Amino acid sequence: MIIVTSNKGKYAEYREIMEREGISLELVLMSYPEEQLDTVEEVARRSAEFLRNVVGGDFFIDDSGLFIESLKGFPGVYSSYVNRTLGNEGILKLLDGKIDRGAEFRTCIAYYDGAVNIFVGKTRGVISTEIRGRNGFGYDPIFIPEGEGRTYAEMSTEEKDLLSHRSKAASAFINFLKKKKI
Ligand code: ITT
Repeated sequence: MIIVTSNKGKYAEYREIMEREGISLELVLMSYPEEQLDTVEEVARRSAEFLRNVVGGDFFIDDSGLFIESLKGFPGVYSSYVNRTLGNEGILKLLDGKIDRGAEFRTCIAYYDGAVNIFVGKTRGVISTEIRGRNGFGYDPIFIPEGEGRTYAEMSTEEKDLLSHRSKAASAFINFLKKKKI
């Protein structure tokens, strides 16, 4: 199975989840233009439609975003740009003094196999008040999933996989692949 991404952290997580299910993963390391649409589903679908003429054969991509409630869903579909510009420090500054720190991480997988198939995973949580942990990537050091006291970055990859937005989307995707084989 081919994954197209510029993000090696994502690839590492998928490799762990999918190889456990006996699916070997090949990385096509490249970035592609992401249209600024309203939802991760629309962004993922449009990106897959663009990439089908670039990548030969079946592949999937992952479009993810962090939606912070008191910021009306920001950074959401702008998560990549905001991570590169404001970074985690910038997000914490935006939330300075805010009592409501609720947030949701969303992943949308778009799998192209002649048609685009969409799988979504969501995990609710809160934004921490400080940067914590060294594992993972991106917003991991500031996102505490529901029912946990630790940020994603304070967990091992296996622990993050047990509750992450990405692993939920990946489970739905893997179920689809299994059914397709039957
Ligand atoms: P692609 O090439 O796959 O698009 P990207 O890093 O641009 O890689 P996204 O647009 O999906 O990916 O991600 C938006 C931002 O959210 C980006 O800065 C990621 O680092 C971050 N992100 C995505 N998944 C994450 C996760 O599980 N934990 C922390 N940050 C994450």
